Amino acid sequence: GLADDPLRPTFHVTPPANWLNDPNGLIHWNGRYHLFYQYNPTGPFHNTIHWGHAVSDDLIHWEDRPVALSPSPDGPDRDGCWSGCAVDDDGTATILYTGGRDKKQLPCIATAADETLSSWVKDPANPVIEETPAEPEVLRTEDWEGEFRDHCVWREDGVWHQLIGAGMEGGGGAALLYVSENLRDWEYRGPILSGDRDTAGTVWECPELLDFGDRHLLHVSNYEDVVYFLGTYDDGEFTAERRDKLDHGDFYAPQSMWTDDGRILTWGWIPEARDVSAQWDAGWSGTMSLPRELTLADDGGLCQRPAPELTALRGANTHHDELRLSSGDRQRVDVESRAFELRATVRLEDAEAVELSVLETPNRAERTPIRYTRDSEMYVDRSESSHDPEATTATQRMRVTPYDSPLSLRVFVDGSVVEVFANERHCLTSRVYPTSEDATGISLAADGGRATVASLDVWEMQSAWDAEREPSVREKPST
Ligand code: DQQ
Repeated sequence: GLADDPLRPTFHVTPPANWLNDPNGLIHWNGRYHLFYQYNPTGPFHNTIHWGHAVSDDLIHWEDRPVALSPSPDGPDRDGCWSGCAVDDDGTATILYTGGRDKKQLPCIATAADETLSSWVKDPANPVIEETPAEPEVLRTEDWEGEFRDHCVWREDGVWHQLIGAGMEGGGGAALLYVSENLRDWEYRGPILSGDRDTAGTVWECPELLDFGDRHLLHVSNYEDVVYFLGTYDDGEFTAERRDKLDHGDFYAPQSMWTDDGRILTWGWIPEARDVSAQWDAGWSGTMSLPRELTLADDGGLCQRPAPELTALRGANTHHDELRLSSGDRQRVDVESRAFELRATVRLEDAEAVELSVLETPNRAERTPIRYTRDSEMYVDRSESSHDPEATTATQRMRVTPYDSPLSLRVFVDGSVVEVFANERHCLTSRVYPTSEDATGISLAADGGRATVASLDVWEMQSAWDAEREPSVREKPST
């Protein structure tokens, strides 16, 4: 069953069974945190998307709730209730999402029917925007009359503002701004930023604008990566000063929530990196990332740390004050679990690189090395991660700054998820699918010289789910 699947994460948010993609409608409401997500209740594939629902009191222990939003057979969301956000409209929890019908993507609105946000009343006026804007002209494809979807809504100077993601005919992706007095009548203002398709993709999905005071961050998902722009936003215009990827691995369509104490926490969808038949056999697909806290550093760069709340899931600990690695020798750290957090500080001394290998079998036949080099590159090498011939073998990489100081590393391993945080700035999320039951080991080695791992800790992580989970119905697709 799903509960015994060693590849299924236990301290990440997963669907009770079947398919999950983007996080949606993140909101703290009536004392509880709500995380909705793109969900197909009938199988582990993307089709006829509903909104699944999980709630939490502390952001780390989660409870499944029934499906919150479903396509209406006669509605503008007949083919799917796609991504959107939640806002507090003067005491009424309200969601904006994209309905799909025929070849159209149609912005819709719904209000909560009760304080637990378990069911929603769709507005009879849906869709609230009927036509895509004429200028710039929205990209048409064979499948879509206009690439025009996903919603980020905020209140500014007493007026509702909304970004919708789009692609432009003959151009790249764009984040289109609309304004409204009442969340229902929207006036189009134009793109706050648009990209060049060679460097930033043809369509921007799930745009989100985050306010850090004197600076703003805009991130967009361009089919491949989550690209963020840091800069200033003023009066409908975003001026980008820096640009990077929010994550250098398997991470997509993130959305953020403000906590009561004014922090920004961001979750993203971690898709599978194995083929559809393996997903079908597993009975589930997709997991949510851990929540990350986003802040700006003094030098204006973006910091990303695992939400501090996560430390409450830590269980049994293994601690080493200092591990000295000489070239060629390999040290092992025993862990019994495939759900753990590892925290380490790494000094290269005169080594060329340090390798931390996780999900490793005793004979090392399966292993996932994370390599950090003198050139400040980090690699997740998946060439030996799995004996499964269908599993991906692609290496993932990122640059890790600052260059001269020791590397601070936090790695979260959960079944088939490896989430790496380097120097509290750079993230790389990876999917790996070891087949051996004993692929639980950790080993460390230095290359071409000596290195020191100071203060290594490994904590087994407890499950995010208290109760036994009820998988929902599943039918085989009829194709
Ligand atoms: N996923 C949703 C869309 C969005 C895409 C559909 C991003 O609303 O553009 O499930 O993953």
